[in-house]
Amino acid sequence: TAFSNADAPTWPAAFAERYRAAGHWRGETFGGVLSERAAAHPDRVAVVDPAGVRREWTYAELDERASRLAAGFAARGISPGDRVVVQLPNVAEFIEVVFALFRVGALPVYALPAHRETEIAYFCSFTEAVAYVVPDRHAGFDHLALASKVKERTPSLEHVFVVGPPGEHTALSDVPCAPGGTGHTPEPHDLAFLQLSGGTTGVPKLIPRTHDDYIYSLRGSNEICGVDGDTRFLVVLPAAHNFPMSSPGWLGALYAGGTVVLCPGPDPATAFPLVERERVTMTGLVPPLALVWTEAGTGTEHDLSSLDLVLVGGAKYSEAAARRLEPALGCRLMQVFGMAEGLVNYTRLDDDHETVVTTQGRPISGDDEVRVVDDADEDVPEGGFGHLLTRGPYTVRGYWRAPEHNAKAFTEDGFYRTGDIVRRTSTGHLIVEGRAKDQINRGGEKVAPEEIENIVLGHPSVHDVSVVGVADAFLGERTLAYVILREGAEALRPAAIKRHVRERGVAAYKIPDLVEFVEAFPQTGIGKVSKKGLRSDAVPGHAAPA
Ligand code: J2J
Repeated sequence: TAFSNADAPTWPAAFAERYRAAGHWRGETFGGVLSERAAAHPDRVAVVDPAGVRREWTYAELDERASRLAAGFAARGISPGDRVVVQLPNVAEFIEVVFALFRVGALPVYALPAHRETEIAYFCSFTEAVAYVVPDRHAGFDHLALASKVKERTPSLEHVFVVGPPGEHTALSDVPCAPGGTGHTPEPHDLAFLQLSGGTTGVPKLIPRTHDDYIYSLRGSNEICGVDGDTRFLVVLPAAHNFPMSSPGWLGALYAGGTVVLCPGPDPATAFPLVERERVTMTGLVPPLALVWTEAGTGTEHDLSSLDLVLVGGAKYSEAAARRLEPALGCRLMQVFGMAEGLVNYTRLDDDHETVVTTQGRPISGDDEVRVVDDADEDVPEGGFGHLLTRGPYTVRGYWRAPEHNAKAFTEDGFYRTGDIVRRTSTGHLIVEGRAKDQINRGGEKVAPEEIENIVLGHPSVHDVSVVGVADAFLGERTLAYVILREGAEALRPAAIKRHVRERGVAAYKIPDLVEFVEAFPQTGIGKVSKKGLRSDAVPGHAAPA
């Protein structure tokens, strides 16, 4: 059955055959993998959730829970191909829920805990989601109230499942029932879930990943990172992000029969005691967090000696910072440059130290096709800068239900236009030099300027706005909104613009860090706002006027 694949372009048959023949796509599914692991080593610990009263689930328990929940979802009418928006923090139920959905053949849509009404309502309505899974509260935010609002706005949404006291909704703990099967077995080439793109447009695009392609990326990542049954992987970043999910991430650790330890917060005060107590061996961090961990690691009272490997990626990691991590944390460093659309590059455990601190790694697979091209899509000479295009066994061929955008974001022969400017070394390692896409990388969190501009434009005093990134020593970049007020409008404070964005209900990391009121934007020859011009105005250390 390919019913669930009809909403997005997939690999042409010749490529699919090639990837199968090469042994990349092995016909596994997530549900099947969990059953196999549970049969092979039922008593090994799969998941540790240390928040509050420490819980641990063995592989047999996780398998049993996922089966019962899958049966419960099916009994409530959740069907193969249905979309379910999952917005959970780093709790064990996150893993239980997604494996249950994998077994049903329903597609988790991975929202982030930081998302608010604007994003969630969009995900639910665009995907015609039938269910939405939330915590009751998280980080001081009332998710029950948000769920009620979203449910009212979204005709397709039949269920809200809550981890915790459910209010007017349904407790997740009331859903499971005797595992009578779901009456359906997903195929390896079916879609498994929809991952969020970093986005360059007014609304985030959804990335359709299949069991076959994603599991291949896990297997490749595990091999490169040395993940095995003894690995204890700490999920520090939000579990829904592609990086902590798959590079090698919690799914990689489970694929290998290792243990996933869920970290309730990313700060060293939370994470270091857990590393010590749970004997964590591996984790993944974005560069600003890696900086914080490096600072805190020097002279820490906590025993971090179990920590063997720290992956850093999601945004450019400076060479100077990279040089300091290993001595401070007493572990090895691996840089990772990946994307939810597919391609993931890692430095290798046997790379020399200079390569590890100065490059962002090389692709997982020999079948990852990487091109570095100029503005006319012509290959640049070896070692030159250019746009990174890629195609391969785990890089999607298009976004979900986005044919017009796909025509721009992919070449005719199926290469994904990453929007990244890279240089390739003689060893095939990539160095990320910059970006051509209209996206701001705020310490690994991606912000699409257009999305924020649309919201700021909704302010009655605003005539026009342009959101750009400005250099920031800690985050790499922060966001700055240049605002032109309507003629005759009363002067505003920057805080008024920020409040307007916050009140529209978006993730806090998208609220402009800086707001500056200007008379006009720099213009290009064709009269369109020049983001480049604005960026070059925005010098390092630039501060917004009071
Ligand atoms: C510079 N830019 C980087 C790096 C990502 C593993 C790791 C990261 C992601 C991720 C991921 C970078 N140096 N080391 O999914 O599996 C920027 C690039 C890229 C975009 C993708 C994974 N690592 N980037 O960050 O989908 O611009 O995935 O195109 O969130 O992040 O963002 P995202």
